[in-house]
Amino acid sequence: MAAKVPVRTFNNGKTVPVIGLGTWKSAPGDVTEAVKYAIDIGYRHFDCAYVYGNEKEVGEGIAAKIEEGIVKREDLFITSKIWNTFHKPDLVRGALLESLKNLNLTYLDLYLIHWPLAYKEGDGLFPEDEAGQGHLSFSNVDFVDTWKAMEPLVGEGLVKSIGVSNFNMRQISRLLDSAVIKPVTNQVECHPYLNQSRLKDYCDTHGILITAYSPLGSPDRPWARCDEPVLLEDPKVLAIAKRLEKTPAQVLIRYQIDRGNIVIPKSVTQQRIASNFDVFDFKLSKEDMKLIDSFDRDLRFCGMAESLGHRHHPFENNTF
Ligand code: NAP
Ligand code: SBI
Repeated sequence: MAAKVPVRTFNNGKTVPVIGLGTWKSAPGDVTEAVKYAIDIGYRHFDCAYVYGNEKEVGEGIAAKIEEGIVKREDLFITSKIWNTFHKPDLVRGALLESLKNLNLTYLDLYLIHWPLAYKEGDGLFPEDEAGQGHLSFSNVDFVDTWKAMEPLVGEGLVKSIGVSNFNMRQISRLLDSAVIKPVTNQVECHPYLNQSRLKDYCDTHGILITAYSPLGSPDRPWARCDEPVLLEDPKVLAIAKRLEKTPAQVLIRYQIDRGNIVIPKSVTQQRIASNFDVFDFKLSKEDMKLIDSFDRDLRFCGMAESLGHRHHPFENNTF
């Protein structure tokens, strides 16, 4: 039997496994097997989103392992996210039902607002404006109103918890001013080159856990340039890994767990899925944590540059 994965507790008392499998860019033809293998070796947490276009295939992997009797639904923690084109309050419930249908589930453990910024409703996932120059068409919907439409989904039993993603401190503060239900997590890019220490302190103060996305530096992001640093090849990370006899990915994953963050590395490669999960037999020392903290260089791999100019863009004007 697979060992039990440690959990953290949200501000609503529910628990979340500290490590989950990311699924962005996981090809539909690969992800079912990846999910099945991950469940076999002990993963219980899966990070999904409508925009990834593979929820159906993730759901097939989950269904296969429930059918086989390896896990029960209640043993799993499944997250999805509402995409930017569904922020209008009267679209929110339908967007969730669509993800539930794709995933073949009756409830989600966590539903997140994927980004604080809304796009024009109804014209595909990345709608272009009239000029047709490839510029995105924005919507004026305020994320505070989207949140108001998310809250009743908890009472209905369709989602156990709700949270946000890619929110800066100012945006969280605005949400908290009117929220009846507090977000349980803010899922943000987080790794040694962008360690989010200020945002983390702010979230800690408000009982909101950080979920660290792109913890390995997202080397397969479609816009990667060869002149950008590769976190998994950083000589300072490699040196720590060598000294501890761990892989660089294990060091980067453990860095998040030892800071109290949830972490969701993506892989469709069996050997990596396994080694990324094999991080519970060591802990980074205070000295190594401080050393890795010092690698911060304010380098963001998922900056959402195509949405710059949006009034709710989270990373403009040096906001954290
Ligand atoms: P990541 O997890 O940092 O990196 C994934 C890449 O690293 C893949 O190319 C993977 O390759 C490779 N990899 C995995 N384990 C490895 C290992 N042990 N050694 C070497 N290479 C390894 O990047 P990410 O996908 O951007 O982030 C993780 C997850 O966070 C996403 O999948 C998604 O679920 C979530 N996310 C959320 C947001 C958001 O806006 N909320 C944004 C970005 C990401 P293979 O798959 O080929 O093995
Ligand atoms: C997509 F499916 C398409 C683009 C894109 O850019 C930003 C990063 C992101 C996202 O919004 N969430 C992710 O996991 N990746 C993404 C996803």
